[in-house]
Amino acid sequence: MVVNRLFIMAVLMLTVVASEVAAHGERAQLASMRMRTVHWFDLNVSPLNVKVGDLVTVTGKFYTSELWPNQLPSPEDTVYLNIGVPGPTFIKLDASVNEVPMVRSTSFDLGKVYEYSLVLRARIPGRYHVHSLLNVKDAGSLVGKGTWVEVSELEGAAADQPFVNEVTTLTGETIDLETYGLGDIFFWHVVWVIMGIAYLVYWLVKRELFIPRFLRIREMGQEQADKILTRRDFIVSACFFTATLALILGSYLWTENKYPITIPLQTGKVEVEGYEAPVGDLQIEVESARYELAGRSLTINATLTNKSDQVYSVGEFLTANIRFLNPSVKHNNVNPGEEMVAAQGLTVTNKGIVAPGESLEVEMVASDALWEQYRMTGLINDPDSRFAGLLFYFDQDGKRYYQEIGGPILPKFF
Ligand SMILES: [Cu+2]
Repeated sequence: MVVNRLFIMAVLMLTVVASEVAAHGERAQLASMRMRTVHWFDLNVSPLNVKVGDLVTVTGKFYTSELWPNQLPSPEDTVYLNIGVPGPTFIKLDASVNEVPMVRSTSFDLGKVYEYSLVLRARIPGRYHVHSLLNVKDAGSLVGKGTWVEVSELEGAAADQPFVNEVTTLTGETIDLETYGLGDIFFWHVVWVIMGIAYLVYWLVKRELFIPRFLRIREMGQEQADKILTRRDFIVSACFFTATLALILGSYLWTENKYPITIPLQTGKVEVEGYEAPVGDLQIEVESARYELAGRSLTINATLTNKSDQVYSVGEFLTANIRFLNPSVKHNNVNPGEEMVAAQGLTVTNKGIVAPGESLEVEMVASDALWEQYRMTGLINDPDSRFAGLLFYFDQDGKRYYQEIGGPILPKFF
């Protein structure tokens, strides 16, 4: 009974812990890191409701920040575009960046725009928070925001069929990756587990594991230590040693014989050119920025100089995956299922409108409870207090422009 109760408690505790970690890094990462590394935008995940075996497409863009923190390894070295989902719940079928197939790692220049697309196949029923992510060498994964995707079970006879993931190899053989080589994996695991247990059993039967032997050696004195190894111990250990080497060699030959044609895992890099951001003729000079802890807002003072013959209106400020939208601009687009959008989050002097030829001093306030929810308050603990984000603006025809802004930021406590 007691054991039973303990077991139930353990399971309950694990459940609590599991729900706590349901945020997949979107909040856990340093606020400064989320603000100044990758600006993900135009995220679109569709469809949001699928059945096992169906395809889900994730598309979007990202801008690699020119204010990338010095202490953090940059994507100019090695980076891999991936998908962040809890466990093997999807199969990644295809990936591309700026229309270049992205099977392998690549590198990205800073201050460029990359348009990506990922095709997934739903594998296990459930409700998952699907994130795009970049694995940056030595820096870890930088996650974009998540979108909930519901994967439901197949119905009827199809529900009883096992999930199949077939591919045709270069030798023309069709294999199911769900089960391919599984028997061999089990077999070799069992062989090595048996070897390990057998070795332990020998010493257990002799009642001589580490601590008793250690105590005996301490009693006898270090120089007598060799004496505790009997002739039998020596022979048994030698047999295990020989058997281990023989098994390694044997398994190698056996694998060579069973799978004669193999190619090594490919580690080469793919090269891809970044696009230039569509910067309009709007000159943005950030004068100062402050973060108000109590107001959960970021205030940017800047001078906007419109050098075009079009009227520009500031529509959005994006930082740390949070979109602050100016509600008086109609061109902002929000995709179905998109999270972290503060629809009324951005207020700008003169409603963000800058006339042609005008030089306007503006105050842009990005404010929303999302600051708190996504733990952006951690900004005050940052030893290098700087911010960065993308500022989106539109001309009269609704054409979108954007550029990165950033600079030092001061916290304001009251
Ligand atoms: Cu998530």
